[in-house]
Amino acid sequence: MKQATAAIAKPLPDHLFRVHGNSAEMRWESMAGLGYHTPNDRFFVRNHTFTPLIDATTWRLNVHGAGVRRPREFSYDELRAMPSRTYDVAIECAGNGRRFYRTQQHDGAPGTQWGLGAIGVARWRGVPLRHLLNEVGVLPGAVDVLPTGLDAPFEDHGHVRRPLPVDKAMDDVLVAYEMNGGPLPPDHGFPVRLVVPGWVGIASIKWLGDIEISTTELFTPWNTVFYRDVTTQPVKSAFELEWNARVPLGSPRVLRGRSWSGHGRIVRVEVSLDGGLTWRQAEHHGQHLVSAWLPWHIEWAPQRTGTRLLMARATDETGATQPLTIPRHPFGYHFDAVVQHPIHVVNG
Ligand SMILES: Nc1nc2c(c(=O)[nH]1)N[C@H]1C(S)=C(S)[C@@H](COP(=O)(O)O)O[C@H]1N2
Ligand SMILES: [Mo]
Repeated sequence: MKQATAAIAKPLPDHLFRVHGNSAEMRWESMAGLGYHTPNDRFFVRNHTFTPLIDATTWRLNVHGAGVRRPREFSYDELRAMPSRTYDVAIECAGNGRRFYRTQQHDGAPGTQWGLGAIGVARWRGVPLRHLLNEVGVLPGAVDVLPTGLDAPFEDHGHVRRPLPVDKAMDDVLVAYEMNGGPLPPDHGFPVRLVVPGWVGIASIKWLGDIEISTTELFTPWNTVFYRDVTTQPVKSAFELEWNARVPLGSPRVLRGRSWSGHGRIVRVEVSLDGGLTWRQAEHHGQHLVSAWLPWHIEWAPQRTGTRLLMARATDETGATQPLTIPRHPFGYHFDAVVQHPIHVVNG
């Protein structure tokens, strides 16, 4: 394994990304006018350490543990020869929106000060984890499945790893080797990563090297300290608009955005263009997949110059709606309150 010279291997131009240490968030205005998926060149990157450069010809995935009958290794070619599935799925960091605890609620939390750009939707192709587990023969007493990354150990906590219950592992988890039609890029887990629909981003372990199946409950720093008690992603919304965008007075325009939820489909999106005094229902049509997002739009002809707060509030099929404020979270996870997006209406 080699290391990329920078923490992130792909280019991080300023119009696509805001860099936070070893990680980088997508600028939402870079999704404007694009299709359903987030192109690889602007998909956010969350690295605990550095993107490793792995040689797929010598790489092996070791699947073992007390919970399996026939432990074995899989090569890249063996995985690619197995029956594959393709899923359109969002990956979102649990800390997405952390910055708004501080800027909107004046009660900040430590950690990466993400805006709303720590999410992306890609078309992932790979082998259902269920198939791999069936190959090795999961024993009736199996409890947890522990995927481990091959990136450098994080501080003194060892390799990045977080257990999944066997039930989720056998349900809809993908061992992915393609992203948006090509091989996984190095930053997103080449040669192989997990994709865990609806769950916090940390579940989707990149640079997979090892999967242990246990007969007891497993504990790692990633389910006892970091990302403790966070599993499914809540409801959120974002405008495909620059922060502090300048919008010309009078001319009708279409405001676009996207909403998503780890619990299921979005059923309603309301937008306020006056800081929450009045709300209008946004329109949506076209693709909306469970475990991904709903693109929506609303027409607007701004009538007064000045600063305005745009707000979007979505509701999912379980009835979960974005509140206006949420209680403090010590680690700043799951900021699902309505985000106040400032714009400036100017003489055109
Ligand atoms: N091996 C490994 N897997 C990892 C991480 C990591 O640092 N190392 N980061 C996790 C976190 S916190 C998130 S949010 C997602 C981000 O995936 P992305 O970088 O492809 O957007 O990967 C997860 N998988
Ligand atoms: Mo994350």
